[in-house]
Amino acid sequence: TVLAIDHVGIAVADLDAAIEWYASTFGLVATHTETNEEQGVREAMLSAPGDAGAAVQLLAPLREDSAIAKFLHRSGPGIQQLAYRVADVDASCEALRAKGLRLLYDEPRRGTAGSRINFVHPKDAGGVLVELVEPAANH
Ligand code: V0V
Repeated sequence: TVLAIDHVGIAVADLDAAIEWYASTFGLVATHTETNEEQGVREAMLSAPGDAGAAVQLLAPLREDSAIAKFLHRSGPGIQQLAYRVADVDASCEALRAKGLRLLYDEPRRGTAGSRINFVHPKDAGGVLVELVEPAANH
């Protein structure tokens, strides 16, 4: 069961330039930045001041062979993923596998701020790369 829309992920070429653009254009504030070597990204979570709702996640590639670099080459900058917050990512993955959807990883991997994440293949989710996020606080 999905608890909330956690974030929308946007692929960008230059993280610092994008953080500045979102701040000066829309007034969104970066609340967290992080490098995730395994995922090949530098990322930032942005929110409207005082809003605890869904975040905008800016994703910039660390390496040419990363998922974000490939996305940028194919599609250019833009929305790359939609992330749903779940209470138990293992249970959510099992439930979706039972419905015949392909999960990208056999076991969840580490996401933002110590969360546990997995992804539904976009071809099994209406053309949308869906991320499932179990926040770290649950563990
Ligand atoms: C590829 N396709 C997409 C897509 N990426 N469709 C919608 N949204 C996307 N982001 C389409 C692509 O156009 C092809 O369609 C088809 O899927 C298969 O493409 P492919 O060339 O076989 O696959 P790749 O090599 O492009 O890989 C796609 C996947 C890859 C989704 C498998 O991006 C991946 O492993 N993603 C999961 C990891 C990730 O995204 N990490 C970065 C965020 P046609 O042409 O066949 O019709 S890290 C993160 O979010 C963190 C840390 C966090 O939130 O905590």
